[in-house]
Amino acid sequence: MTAFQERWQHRRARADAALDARLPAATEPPARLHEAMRYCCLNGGKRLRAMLVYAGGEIFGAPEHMLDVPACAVELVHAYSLVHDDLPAMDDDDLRRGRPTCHRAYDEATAILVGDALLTLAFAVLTADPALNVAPERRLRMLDSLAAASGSRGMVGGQARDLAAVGRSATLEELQTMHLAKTGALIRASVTLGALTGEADDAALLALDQYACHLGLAFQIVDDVLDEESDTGTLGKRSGADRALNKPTYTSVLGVEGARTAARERHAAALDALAGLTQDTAALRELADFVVERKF
Ligand code: GRG
Repeated sequence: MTAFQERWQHRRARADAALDARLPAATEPPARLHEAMRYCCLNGGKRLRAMLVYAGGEIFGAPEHMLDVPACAVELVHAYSLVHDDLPAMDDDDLRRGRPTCHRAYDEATAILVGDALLTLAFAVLTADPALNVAPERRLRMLDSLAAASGSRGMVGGQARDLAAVGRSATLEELQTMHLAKTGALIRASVTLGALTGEADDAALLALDQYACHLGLAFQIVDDVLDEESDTGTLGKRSGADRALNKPTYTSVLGVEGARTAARERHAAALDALAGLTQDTAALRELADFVVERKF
C-alpha cells in the first residue's frame, strides 16, 4: 500500500468514526428515521470530501481532531444530496454505494426526511461541536461557505439545472455551469472549510478555491467517463444512468477521448493553481491525481 493509500485509509476511518459519534443512535426515537440516517451515512463512501477537508486543513496547521468536524459536515451534506438525488422524483435509482438506495431500503417519505435531517445535522455540527475550537468569526465564515455551497446558488441550483437538462442537448459552457454548482460547490467548500480551520489567509483561500474549481470539474468529467465505461459492480451504483436518463454529459458533448483530455487539462490547471502557495501542497496534488485516475 502506498503512503497516500495508507493516509486515505486512516482518514476514512477517522471520518467514519466522527460521523458515527455525531449521528443519533439507531435506537433513539424516532428509531426508524435515525436508523435510516445511519444507513445512508455509514455505508462505505469514498469520503473524498472529507479527504479534501483534512488536506486543506493540514497545510495550514489544523489538527485532525478539529478537522473531523468540517469533514463530518461536508459528508453529511453529501450523503443528503445522494439520498434525495436517488428519489423517484429525481434520478430514481435503486443502488447506491453497493446497497439499496434509502427509499428502496425504507420508503420515500423516510428518504425525504433522512435528507432533511442530515442537512440540518451538518449545520448543527458545524455550529456547536466543541471539538472545533476556532474563533467565532472563523466558524461563521465556515457556516457561510457551507450554506452558499449547498443552496440554490450552489449544489441545489446545480441539481435544478441538471433536472431541467433531461432530454436536451447542452453546450460545454452550460455543462460546466451546471457541474460547477452541482458537484463543484461542495468540493470547493470542503477545501475552504479545511483551510479555514487552519491559518489560511485570503490569498491562500483564493488559490485553493481555484484548485478546487478545476478539481470539481475534473471529478465530474471522470464521473461521466466512468458512467459510460465502468460497470455497476465496480461503481456501486447503476452504470450508464445518465444515458438512460437522456442527460447531456461530458462524454455526450466531447466523446470519451475528448472527455479524458478535458479531465487531464483540469488536473493540470488544478496543480497550477497550487503553484503560488509556499506551503507543502503534496496532499492536495495527490488528491488531484486520485480524482483523474480513479476507477470507481
Ligand atoms: C438532490 C440537492 C440534491 C443534490 C444532488 C451531488 C448531487 C446533487 C447528486 C449526485 C448525483 C451524482 C451521481 C453526481 C455525480 C457526481 C457525484 C456527486 C458522485 C457521487 O460522489 P462520490 O463518487 O460518492 O464521491 P461516494 O459514494 O464515494 O461518496
